[in-house]
Amino acid sequence: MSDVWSDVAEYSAKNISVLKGLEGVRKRPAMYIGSTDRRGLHHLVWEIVDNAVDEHLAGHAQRITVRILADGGLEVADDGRGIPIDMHPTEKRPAVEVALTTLHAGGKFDRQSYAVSGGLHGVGVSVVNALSDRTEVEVTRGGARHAIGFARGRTKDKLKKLPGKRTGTGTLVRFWPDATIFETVDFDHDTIAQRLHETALLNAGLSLTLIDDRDGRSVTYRSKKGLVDFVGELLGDADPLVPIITFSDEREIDGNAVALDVAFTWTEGFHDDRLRSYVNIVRTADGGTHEEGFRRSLTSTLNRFGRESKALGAKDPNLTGDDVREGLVAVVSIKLPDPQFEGQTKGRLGSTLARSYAEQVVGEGLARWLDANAAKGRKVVKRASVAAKARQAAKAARELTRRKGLLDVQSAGLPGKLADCTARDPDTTELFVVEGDSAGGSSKSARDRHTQAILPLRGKVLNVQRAQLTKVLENSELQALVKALGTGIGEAYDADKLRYGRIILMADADVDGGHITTLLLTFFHRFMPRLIADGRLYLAQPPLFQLRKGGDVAYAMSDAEREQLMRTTFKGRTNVEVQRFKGLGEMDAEQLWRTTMDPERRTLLRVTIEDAERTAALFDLLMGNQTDPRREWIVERAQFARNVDI
Ligand code: 28G
Repeated sequence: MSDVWSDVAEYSAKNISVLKGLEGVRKRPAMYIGSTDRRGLHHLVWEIVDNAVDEHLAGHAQRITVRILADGGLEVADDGRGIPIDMHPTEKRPAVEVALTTLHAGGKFDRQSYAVSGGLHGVGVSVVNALSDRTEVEVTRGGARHAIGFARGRTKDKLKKLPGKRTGTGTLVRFWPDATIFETVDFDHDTIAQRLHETALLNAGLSLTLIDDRDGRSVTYRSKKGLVDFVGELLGDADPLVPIITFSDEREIDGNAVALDVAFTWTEGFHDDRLRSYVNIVRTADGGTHEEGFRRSLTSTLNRFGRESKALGAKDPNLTGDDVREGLVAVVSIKLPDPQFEGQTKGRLGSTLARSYAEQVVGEGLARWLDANAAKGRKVVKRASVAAKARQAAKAARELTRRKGLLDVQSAGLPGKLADCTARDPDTTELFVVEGDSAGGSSKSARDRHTQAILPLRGKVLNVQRAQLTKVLENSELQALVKALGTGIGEAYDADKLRYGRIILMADADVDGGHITTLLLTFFHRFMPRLIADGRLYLAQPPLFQLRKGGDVAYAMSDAEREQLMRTTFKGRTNVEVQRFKGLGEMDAEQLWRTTMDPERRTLLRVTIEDAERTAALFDLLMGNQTDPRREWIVERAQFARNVDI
């Protein structure tokens, strides 16, 4: 290394060591406690409480008391061994003073095994000291009480033995946060109470008391059954599907002392999962490897059991992680040295050891439980199976929404097969929705291209017998229709965007034509009811017969009408030429114009909501398994006619 570079290295090292002093903490508090807001203020409390919990985890403290003082201070006391007060061999100061004035490299190096050191805490009591106007520590051990005082991180009152004898041991830390550093120095009772409650549930047997001198409130949390009680509280009023399952493990992996505690059950009471996870008693709000291992083993173990016990049918697909999670209520608490945290808020555990460890312990534990509780196990598998089916249905519904979304899009272009009219004013324009290509051709020649647009729909594509309506939406013909109308569908329907004043369905007067009309009416009813309610949907009435004798031509819509014409217009005449139209395609442009499209001469039937409702119900019948109702439709069709218009 060149001299220049070694100088730089030396300079940086000095800089860092200076910044590592408590002055650095006061200069950049957010680096140590995350922020200087309410959250940061409470980090000070967690730091001290966590130290007391560590002493509990070490097997010593049984009671922790937090007292919010009336003068803005906060006090934490435990009945552990008491912070050592003997002289530090190299520092020549009592150990307790060294602990309060020396910035630790993050807590994790000077804490053995799996002491609390998650996320942003574990920075050490010295950080609290640095950010407090005043800090007082009392240590009870060796039959006496000892006190030491600090101000903004500097020792003010040297350690002294207080007069009088004391039995027992313990530590008390009292601090007054620095109001020049924090945006607020107002401790929140509920925030602290909640945290103590959670800590009690994670540490069976540990008693945590909160006393609020500001209003005299006090509360004590203590849980006998720990995680089982925790799961019980997460369940609330919901009933567990099976009694809460719990296991604990402690072992050494590659020289690391690790421990895992889990408790879980399922409920019908809610559909999400309620999984809480912790690393060294610190909540991992964003989960991480321990949760992954837990979930993975639940899924694989339940699938294996489901197959072996036949609780899963041969045709059922494997349960997915999501299926198994539904209604899951669980607490996973892992302890491991030097945990690695990830994510923006450091709320996710990244240590890979935690994944395989949790997977193994939960896999073995659950398999044992299933062996001994087969009937209950089947219940769990069945519940996940039902979840799987519901999920499949929900997926289909989502797909529908997605398709609807697709149709909602105000697509830039109009469909290619639309023969649009030149006028743009919806008061004067109409769209003929025409079945079949040949009818499309004749109607295009017949129309008044200024006001009449033609959209031919290919019958073959619309032949969706028994298809679900959701499938119908995938149909490119209907997508073209939606585009041509311009309104969007469903909730997104915008009446102001309708591009035509009238929408006229023009289909053959036969079974297939009827079928297509039924489909279209059902489509409009389901996805554009407003268009019907606004009176914009019509059925064209093409004739069934043409009667001609010499220069006289007349059209009939039905047999009855034809007979009537024979008794009136063509009375007494012989050899009247009667042509029966099998479909619109058989009519030439002139005939189509005169009979069906010319606003001066045609008859249109306006579709009412009631018509459409009836048709939609009929559609369901048609799309069902029976085939004959298709014929019934023809009978029904007569009833489409309501208000005869123009
Ligand atoms: C009341 C508020 C917060 C604490 C203890 C107890 C010991 C301790 C704390 O030792 C230094 C480093 C590793 C041993 C340990 C006492 C062993 C023997 C302790 C607390 C020395 C820290 N006797 N209780 N620190 N260790 N409570 N409560 O902070 O080698 S901190």
